[in-house]
Amino acid sequence: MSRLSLAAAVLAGACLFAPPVWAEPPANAVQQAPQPARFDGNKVVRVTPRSTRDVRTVLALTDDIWTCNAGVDPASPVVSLAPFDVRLTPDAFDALRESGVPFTVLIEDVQKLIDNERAPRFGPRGPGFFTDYQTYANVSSYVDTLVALRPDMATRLTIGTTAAPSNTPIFGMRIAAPGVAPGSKPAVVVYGCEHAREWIAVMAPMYMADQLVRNGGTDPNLQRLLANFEFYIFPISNPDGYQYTWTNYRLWRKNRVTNVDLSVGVDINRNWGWHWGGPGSSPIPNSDIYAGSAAFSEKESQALRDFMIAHPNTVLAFDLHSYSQIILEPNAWDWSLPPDAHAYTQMTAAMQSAMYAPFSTVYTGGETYRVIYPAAGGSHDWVSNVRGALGYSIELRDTGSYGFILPASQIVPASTEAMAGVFAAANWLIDNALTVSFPGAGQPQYVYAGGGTTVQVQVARGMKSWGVPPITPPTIQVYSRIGRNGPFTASGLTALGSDEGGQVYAHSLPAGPCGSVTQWYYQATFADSSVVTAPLAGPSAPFEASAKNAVTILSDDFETATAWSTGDPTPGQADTATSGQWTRADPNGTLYQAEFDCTPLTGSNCYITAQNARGDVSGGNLASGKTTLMSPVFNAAGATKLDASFWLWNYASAGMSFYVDVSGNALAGTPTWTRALTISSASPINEIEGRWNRYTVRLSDLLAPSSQMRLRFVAANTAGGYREAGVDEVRIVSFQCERSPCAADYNADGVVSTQDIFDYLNDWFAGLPRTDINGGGVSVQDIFDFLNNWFVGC
Ligand code: 0X9
Ligand code: ZN
Repeated sequence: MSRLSLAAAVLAGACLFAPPVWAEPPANAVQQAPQPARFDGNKVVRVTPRSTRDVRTVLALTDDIWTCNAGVDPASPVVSLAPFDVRLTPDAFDALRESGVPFTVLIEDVQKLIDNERAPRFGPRGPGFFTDYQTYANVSSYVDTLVALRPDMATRLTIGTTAAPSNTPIFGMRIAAPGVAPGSKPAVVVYGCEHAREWIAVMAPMYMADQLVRNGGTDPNLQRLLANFEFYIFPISNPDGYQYTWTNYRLWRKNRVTNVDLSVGVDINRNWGWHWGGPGSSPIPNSDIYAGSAAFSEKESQALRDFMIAHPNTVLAFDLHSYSQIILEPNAWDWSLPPDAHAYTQMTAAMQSAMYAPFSTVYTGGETYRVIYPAAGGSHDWVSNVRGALGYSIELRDTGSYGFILPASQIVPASTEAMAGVFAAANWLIDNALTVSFPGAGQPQYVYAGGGTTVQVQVARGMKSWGVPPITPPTIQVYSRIGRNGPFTASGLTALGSDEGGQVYAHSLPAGPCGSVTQWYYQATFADSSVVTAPLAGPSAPFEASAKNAVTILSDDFETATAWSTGDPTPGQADTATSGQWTRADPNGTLYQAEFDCTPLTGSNCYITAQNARGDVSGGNLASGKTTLMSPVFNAAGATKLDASFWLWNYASAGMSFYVDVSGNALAGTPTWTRALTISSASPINEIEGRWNRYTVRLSDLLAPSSQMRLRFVAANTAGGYREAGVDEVRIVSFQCERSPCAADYNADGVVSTQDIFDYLNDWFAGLPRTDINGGGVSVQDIFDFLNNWFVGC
């Protein structure tokens, strides 16, 4: 047992104990339907502990922790002071009030919610399956209904049973376009209800199945998905636990096996075989996060494991849970990132937008270990690290008003969001069959005129899993050219080494004279001779940057001490923050703060606010007031096109601000400052919250570049709550010959020549849209107009 799980166990945190015996229905000899346990007057509260003592006080009052993070701190053996949710009996609630531990009530009466859970709330309930939660038997027969509806698309599957004596089938379905042979396309696997009480996680996968079967033949979006994937949907991974929540105990979490100590149940989502038994799981059978007697000791996790092993075409897997509205990426066992972490970041952003779109519901996102809590032995770590597929857990609605007892009226909206997220991820994978990202300086916005640009890039598997069994990793090349016409030239990538996000490669890019463009794309050839490109369309829609004379005026990765300083010397604008000021550090991850900086390979440092112990959100928070990070004064006199670019980390609860200012008279007694960028707090879709994002600002559009320029990065907290900001990889660059290719230079190679006429005519005969230079479609008139431009020249 790790120090962490020891700490958790000793402190009785983390969903430690199963519901007590008194809450079980009376063992009644008379044959009658069991009466489910009642929770009259029980409340669910969100506790904000001030101290370890507060955590202990609360955990002594309850056995039912709803957010599983109570007292579990990634900075083991410290006890986390992050807020957590618990259910309390009326007596325990009175005791909590007397204790003085700060809390807010989320649910006034759990039993009332249970009584109302299945009541129609907005008008009469229709006849449909999705207007109410459904029993195991109903879900099972609805699978048959869908199969009967489209036997050419849907097939019923049983992937195992629960342990004796119940031997309950774990069923699901395969959905694919008619005629698509199993295994002939990449597979998306969706499974729900590892945790019995999370009922919405049963309905959401069924909703996806329903939509795919009913509309997959007609809806173009679904047609696209079915043209690219086969879907496997398992709505009830933990059938015995699920049935128990209907008959006996609504708030049951685990499966229903009898443990050695006669307690009941293993947490299926702690039983998977990647760092099994590690942080955030318990060796105590009675715990709600009991990992089981061995990795994959349980038939439920075995069934899904064996299914995925038998389906090595699995590229994407979604494990649905509730509640909290979080898209959870691996890893859950440790701070380390999973293979291809940068692909997750991009995919999660696509999911967040898609899940926000229907009802403006915000889903946050990030690595499980950092954004919620350690949870070793969870399924997505195994999917990602062992199978080499992309594996997610999604915590569905809500954020605590109803918790696990989400009213039936929310089944359709919550399922609509879940489906939007899963389908967005699948679509993203189609569009990013090979995924690239650009660490350090970010995606090239320019190349040095005349050549000599070096690019750092990370490349991730996409539709072609590199997992187990291993598909031999591909040979990757970069194809580049000067201009928009003519052949691309292949060249190799040099592996620079690995950083926490995976392998980093370098390559050079050629460039023509100022005003020309350079285009490039990456191509991977796998051992089976298949080829994927990034961007997806390869040569027909490559990356592009324009050639400029670029002079770097200031560049800092903050790896070593620099001329940057903290505290604002501007008269009357002194910093007011009392804690959490900017520091140059290797950041310690929390829900609010990055664990890793932005400098690839050996890089580890950046500037951040409120460096705390890892995982500790309470100590050293930017409590109130503002803190300022000042660049050195730099000389950009004579520059006409001046850009500043940087990675910024932002996490804000409401009422806070983070902005970047620029001054052109930094050495004056009272410098004047112009706002260059405002990072809005609580952005609606939360894609930028809790992530590094690269920004570029054209400073010369804001003021005339001078010999005494300076930047300041200001993070301010005026409303309490959490504010974490970060800055890394700052570049200030002056461009001396920036211009767009002119119309006569059709092929954008920087010179007007007869080659432009040939290239134009070639493209015109090929009907390329870009030969439509006067709008309104490609016609003969375009040729005349182009020739006119050409004779005028540049
Ligand atoms: O603790 C869990 O298993 C999940 N939260 S829940 O409230 N639904 O119990 C989070 C699971 C994170 N995912 C993995 N560890 N794979
Ligand atoms: Zn769960």
